[in-house]
Amino acid sequence: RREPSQQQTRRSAAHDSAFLRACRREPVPHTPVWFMRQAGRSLPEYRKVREGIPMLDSCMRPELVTEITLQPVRRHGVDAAIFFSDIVVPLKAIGIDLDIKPGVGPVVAEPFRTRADLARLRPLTPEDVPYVTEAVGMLTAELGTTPLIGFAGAPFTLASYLIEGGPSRSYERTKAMIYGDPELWADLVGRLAGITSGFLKVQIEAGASAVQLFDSWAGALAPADYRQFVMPASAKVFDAVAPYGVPRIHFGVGTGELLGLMGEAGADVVGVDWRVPLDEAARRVGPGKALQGNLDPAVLFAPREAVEAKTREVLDAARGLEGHVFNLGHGVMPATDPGALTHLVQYVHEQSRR
Ligand code: 1CP
Repeated sequence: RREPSQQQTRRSAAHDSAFLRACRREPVPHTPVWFMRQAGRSLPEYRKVREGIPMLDSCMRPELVTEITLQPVRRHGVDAAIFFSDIVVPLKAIGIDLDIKPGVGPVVAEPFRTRADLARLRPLTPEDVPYVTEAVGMLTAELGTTPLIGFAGAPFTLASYLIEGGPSRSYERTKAMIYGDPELWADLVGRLAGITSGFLKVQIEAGASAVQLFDSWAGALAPADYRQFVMPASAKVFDAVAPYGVPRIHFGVGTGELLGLMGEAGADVVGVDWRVPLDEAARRVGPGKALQGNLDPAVLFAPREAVEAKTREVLDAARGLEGHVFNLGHGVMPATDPGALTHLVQYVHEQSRR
């Protein structure tokens, strides 16, 4: 085997967890639950430990990363932890001048515009992110049988931040490059695929049990353009981590028309937002893949009975699936009552117990 035995041992502690079983489409004692952005501003204990520490700095402190990653596991009893980091951390680690601005998101000092900018993207090595290896090691030791999900941003979504210089609604500069200079675009997402693969490998080698590739903004593209300009780079990432044999999850927002292609790119589990019911999503994705989702995160602001009714709708739509991991259709909103999340975990477990 290519990896040290300690990581292998830690990963196997989680092997029979409901989460990993559902990802592998095996029978489960209950439907596993975790939430995108489960660590974060919805938790007072998160706000407390983050006080005065900029977002990117916090991602580089292994003890803090470990504490923040464990907080939602302790509080909610979710079935998986997700590594606390951000999709732009590997870009920062190879020297791109960027910051995460509170209330805004990632902001890139000098946006990518020309072929000359490609030289700013060198491959990522484990030495670039020693704090990730350290934090994943500490986490898997603490988590025991609870699996740790590693993650990275997909080439399209990362490219959109690099080209637009920050969050965008319409991706006009990104699309201008895709359609205006397809060769430059292909080279850009090719390099990003290498960086993303490197970042996922670091997390898996350190002990992560599954990985999620976030192509959050891929829903901005029509299927034909997704297939031509995005899918090859994402497929390269999935192929690069395939030898490890850990489940690979693929998620984006507003990707109803892309679900089949996102599975085809090489995912074992396809994440679905709330716009497509899971039974319909399963038809679009086809056999041989598990699904993850898909309660609208805004539903958590409704009274408990309404949350329960909407949760039963999700579970009912998932009844015939080969594998189902319960999640929200996108990240937990910062103003969400943490009590509503704890109750949701209990409710899904109780309603799905076999
Ligand atoms: O100071 C803060 O608390 C800033 C808020 C914050 C947090 C908590 C940001 C800025 N990133 C994070 C952590 C983070 N980012 C996690 C933590 C693990 C968990 O889920 O518990 C994860 C998985 C991410 C991944 C991420 N970052 C994505 C993909 C997921 C998604 O939401 O679609 C994206 C698109 C980003 C970029 C980003 N980073 C931060 C923000 C506010 C954004 C989005 C900006 C935008 O709208 O474009």
